[in-house]
Amino acid sequence: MKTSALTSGGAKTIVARAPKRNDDRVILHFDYDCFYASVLENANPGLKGQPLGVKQKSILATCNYAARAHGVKKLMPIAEAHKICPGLVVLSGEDLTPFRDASKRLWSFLRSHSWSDRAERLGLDEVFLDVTDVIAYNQELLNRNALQDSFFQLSRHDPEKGFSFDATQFFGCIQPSVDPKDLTLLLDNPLCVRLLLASHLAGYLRLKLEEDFGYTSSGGISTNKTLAKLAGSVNKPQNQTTLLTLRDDYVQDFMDGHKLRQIPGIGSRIAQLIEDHVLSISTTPDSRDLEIGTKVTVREVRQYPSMSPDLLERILDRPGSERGSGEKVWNFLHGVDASEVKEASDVPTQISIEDTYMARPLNTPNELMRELRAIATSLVRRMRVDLAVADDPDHSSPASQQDGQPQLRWIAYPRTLRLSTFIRPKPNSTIPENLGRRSRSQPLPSFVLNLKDTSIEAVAERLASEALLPLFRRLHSERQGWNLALINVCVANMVMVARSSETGNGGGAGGARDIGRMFRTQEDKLREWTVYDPTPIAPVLDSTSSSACVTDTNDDVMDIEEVNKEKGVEAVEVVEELIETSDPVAISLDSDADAWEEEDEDESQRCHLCGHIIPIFAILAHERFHSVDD
Ligand code: DCP
Ligand code: MG
Ligand code: MG
Repeated sequence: MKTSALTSGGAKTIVARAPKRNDDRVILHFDYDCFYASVLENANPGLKGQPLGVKQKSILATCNYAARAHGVKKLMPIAEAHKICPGLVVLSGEDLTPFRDASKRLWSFLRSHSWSDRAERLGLDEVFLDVTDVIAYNQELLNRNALQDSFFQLSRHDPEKGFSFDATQFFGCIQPSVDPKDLTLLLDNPLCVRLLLASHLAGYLRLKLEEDFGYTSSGGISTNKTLAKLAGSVNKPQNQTTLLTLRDDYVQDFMDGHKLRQIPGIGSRIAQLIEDHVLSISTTPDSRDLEIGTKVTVREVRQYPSMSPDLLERILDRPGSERGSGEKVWNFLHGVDASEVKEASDVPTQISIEDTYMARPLNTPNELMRELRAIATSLVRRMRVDLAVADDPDHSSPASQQDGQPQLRWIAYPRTLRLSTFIRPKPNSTIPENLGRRSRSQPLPSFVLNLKDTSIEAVAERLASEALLPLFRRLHSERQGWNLALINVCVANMVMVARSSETGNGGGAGGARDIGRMFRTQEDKLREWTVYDPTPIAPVLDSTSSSACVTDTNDDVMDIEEVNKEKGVEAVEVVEELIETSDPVAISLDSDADAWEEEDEDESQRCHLCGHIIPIFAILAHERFHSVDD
């Protein structure tokens, strides 16, 4: 680490140097305004203009801006919202299907504007786009003598595809606000020109989202993901902000004005440890006063005596914590973020189905099997929709049909099956709360991938009885009376399947057979149960991420991971990400795996992702927000 000595008041202080930012990329960030409410408004245009709330259990997942004008807020209990705004229309948001569908449509549209196909969704309502090459191309085309009548080309091949714009000014807001006189000078700066062009592209795309799809959005434009996302929050709703990274002090002033917890890459646990250190409070549960913690700004952390990547590393050094966290946080504090916008893919990284039984926990083997079957059926159905395609898209060949249905072939398949449960502790229970949440994984049985001659129901039945029930038995030795409040079944560790034309190994249906063979070999090799590191849902850096594991006394492995979603009566898909394969990782002992340690006595608990105190009835809905990564 580079340091320099500064003298202040006679005392020499070692100050770590700021890391260097790379401004070569151009990144756009979009966040749709009051997303769930907009989806429902678009489906029921008569609702437009009326205050609208979207209900999940007894809270509002979100509300539109007409409702916000009355003081209604996101995550407000419905009873309270009705008191503030008696005319509030409340619609159910339990079924995520319409939100997921809208999210995919909007993402597909935005994706088509990144030539490098780098378009990454974050949750259902945010998208990052890397438009570096589009902007570079248009920078070359700019005619300095006719800036006001510029044309932005959206295609390299079709010079007429694009839009007109005035290149003497930015579209939307800029940060910091620069005197227009200075701006003219700044336009000699190629970086400034790139950002200006990007502001027009973002403005055009936001307009299309609104006109063609009916969604207003907020936009952020900058040179990395962290800066673009933070810039997008400056002017909400229905506006956009370009963060000018032209000078280091512009960036630093912008970052310094944020609370530590507002920085997207810094999870609540890391924020807590740093806040406690900066405020010189010991990290005990009592000291975890959010009100104190949330006051700590980036500036205060940065200017704390002797603050450096090394000091941050020491502050964050906990069992199970990630090496190099200190440097990553140090970078975030300075607006430095080298993380790439992920390449777009139509294949999810994992598919997860779950159901909760908070009101009526499951206690008998019959109840358990009924639910395992239902969840397995949803899972197998979802897998066939999301991971398989018609082998013969024209359905022309009789051999490619089964009962009139086209024969499917896998385009990707998961290697891992994971079962997670949450046991609701009985009143006065002495069992530690964090042992209520458990997971176990195993290789996905090969029969699940058999697409020929097997109905979804038949596969689901085998999956439930031959895989999920045994997994459950390994988690819970009692034969009944578990007080089971949640079951989550997830398939992950996706492997892309090369098309038969690419491998030259015969017909597509044979591809499925090949997978089956591959799996049988794999299962032989992987006889031991294995715990896989679940892919993080959002790019959050945290010392106790969802991969936290502990080993129990029987040497079996329990993954105390984020069982973090709620759904309605029906089992629903809850997690689905863009593809990214991950390999089994070593199991680590993590004494800090206390994700749910604060399960309430006072009917509220802290969200382990963002730190907010949430009423117990709402925590799962709230956590689902963090985890729904479609
Ligand atoms: N959501 C949820 N639970 C939460 C937070 C959000 O289910 N705790 C859902 C509802 C939101 C969507 O996710 O519509 C996107 O979250 P945002 O925080 O972006 O909120 P909105 O898009 O609703 O509002 P904004 O205009 O502030 O972006
Ligand atoms: Mg959002
Ligand atoms: Mg939003």
